[in-house]
Amino acid sequence: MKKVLVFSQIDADILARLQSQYDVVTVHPKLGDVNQQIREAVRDADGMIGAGRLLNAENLAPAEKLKIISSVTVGYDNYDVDYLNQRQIWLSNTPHVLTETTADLAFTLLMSAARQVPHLDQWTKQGQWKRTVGAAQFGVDVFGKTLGIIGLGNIGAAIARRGFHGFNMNVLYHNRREKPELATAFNARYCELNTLLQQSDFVVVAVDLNADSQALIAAAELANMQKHAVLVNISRGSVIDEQALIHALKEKQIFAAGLDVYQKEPLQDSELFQLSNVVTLPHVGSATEATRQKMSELAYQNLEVALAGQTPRYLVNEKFGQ
Ligand code: 8YV
Repeated sequence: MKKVLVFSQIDADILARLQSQYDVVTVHPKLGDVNQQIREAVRDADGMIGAGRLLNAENLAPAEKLKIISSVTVGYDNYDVDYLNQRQIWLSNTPHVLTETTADLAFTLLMSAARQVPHLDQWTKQGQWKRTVGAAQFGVDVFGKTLGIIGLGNIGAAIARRGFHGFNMNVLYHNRREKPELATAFNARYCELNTLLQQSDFVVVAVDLNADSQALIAAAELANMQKHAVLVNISRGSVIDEQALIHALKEKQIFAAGLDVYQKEPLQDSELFQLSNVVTLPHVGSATEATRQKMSELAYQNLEVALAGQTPRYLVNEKFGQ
């Protein structure tokens, strides 16, 4: 029987299916150091499945016959792909099924930050609504404004579609390569990063985290944004220099931010908690029941196909062994 190492909490039905087919080992923080548990269990594992854990030479070195790591995510910045290539270990992910859900959340953050929704909710519940609201409770308009999207992949395009069709927005984008096919669909205009930052009322970060996008938005970039602008991040925390953002929000260099991701997750004891002009969510971009089920199903299929000796559908790394 093949052995599967489950390296995070996964969907209960998928776990049950795995247990009926394979020898399944799960790791758990309650049992001590998780990396140590991975190092021990990975030695004779054929496959791994899970999310949210850094996997690299440090914990994978003991693997003797590992064929695949099936990630229940679309992003794969948690994995050392060069090392996996070198070891000829496949890495699969779960694209497409989370695109619309994540784009919905980007817009949720955009609207919430634009109109101070969480802050005003608290303010109202605390009984601070004693007279007609004034400038401190005002927000900024969304309809017809300029939306700048950094990273026009599947999710970036789904955000652009919402902005263009739903809110009559003027769409700008910055991307590694220009995408003329989208330029037509959403009337989107390609811009250099600084032009996008200078001209956008709303900036949404939807780029993958890689060496090029690490700290892409730092103090200089934030200083290029408009005073009434809103910054939204649904990609990875490290794309933004968090300290620089905290400074910009404190100094009201920009109007507000809506964040789903952080340099260090889970976010604890952050200065962001003291600021009323930031909306903080706990990395829930793809977190609807239906979408998480689809992601789990896809990850299960990727794993099963690989363990049956075929190439999984959504492979991140090289197609070695074919
Ligand atoms: C994951 C994500 O679902 O897929 C990704 O890349 O960022 C999230 O949507 C989440 O990290 C799963 O644990």
